[in-house]
Amino acid sequence: MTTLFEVNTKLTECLHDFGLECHPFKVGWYNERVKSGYQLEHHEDTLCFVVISSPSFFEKGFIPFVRNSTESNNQDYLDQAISSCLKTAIQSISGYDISILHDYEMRPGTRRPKVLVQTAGHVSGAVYFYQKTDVINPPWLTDQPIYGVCLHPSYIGWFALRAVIIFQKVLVPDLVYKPPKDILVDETKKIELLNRYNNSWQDWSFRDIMEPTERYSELQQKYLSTRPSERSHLIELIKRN
Ligand code: B12
Repeated sequence: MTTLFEVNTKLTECLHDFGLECHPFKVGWYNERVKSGYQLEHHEDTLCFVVISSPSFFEKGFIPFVRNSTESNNQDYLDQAISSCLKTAIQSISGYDISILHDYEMRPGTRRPKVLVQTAGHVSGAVYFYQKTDVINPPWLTDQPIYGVCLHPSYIGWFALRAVIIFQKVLVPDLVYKPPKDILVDETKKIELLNRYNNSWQDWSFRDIMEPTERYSELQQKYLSTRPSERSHLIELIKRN
């Protein structure tokens, strides 16, 4: 458990400076939930962390990254910023065999993501993953696809699940499962959340299904609602100010 404590403390401290959170879980908890095509091929007791960007990531991690970067390859600035912050955090803990799976990475030759970050978030206890199956009397047709969505106990919908960090050779058989908080105890709220997420996600109202402690800043909202191909003037603005 000392390894877990040390790694957890260092990662948490370092990521916090960038507005990122991390929460530990075991591969086995994740694999128990997902179908075989999504499973992680590691021992069931392998230590992993799910990484969440809080509303302040934009100001604490993203903007400094943009201001310090001299050139850009074609990759999204947000993805580059996350990757750079994670690399910095990992450098603070040496001697481990670590792999990072980003939310946008696909398994080669398939259209399946390397990791389902919502399930990872749920089994880590950090966020609750609301799915169609959480609703006892669903108003939807049985075969109607309804995408699930996670809520954070503080930021509600104002966050993103960015990555999973795997400590390939660290086994934590004694890690204690911490169930996520179901903050929507009312069935009608769960239905409303899933309807907002599936039918009107563009208006972002699913993020406000309850009152959050923090929301994205105006600039962050503007940046995210601008198409990636049209973000260059915002990047210039951020670099200049
Ligand atoms: C592909 C994808 C999409 C696709 C398809 C969505 C989907 N859910 O399938 C499309 C393009 C439609 C999409 C859209 C959006 N997306 Co999207 N998307 C993804 C992505 C990359 C992969 C999801 C995926 O392929 N799922 C495959 C299906 C099969 O997984 P699943 O439904 O979860 O099924 C598993 C679980 O049910 C699990 N399971 C079974 N039983 C149980 C029981 C329990 C208790 C648990 C925990 C699990 C579990 O097993 C199943 C697999 O075997 C994820 C990032 C990632 N890497 O996870 C983001 C992600 C889900 N998207 C996200 C968002 C925000 C959006 C959008 C709002 C757009 C945006 N980015 O702003 C819209 C909203 C949806 C809509 N109305 O269109 C966020 C959701 C954040 C959150 N709070 O939950 C994610 C996590 C990205 C992120 N970085 O945060 N998305």
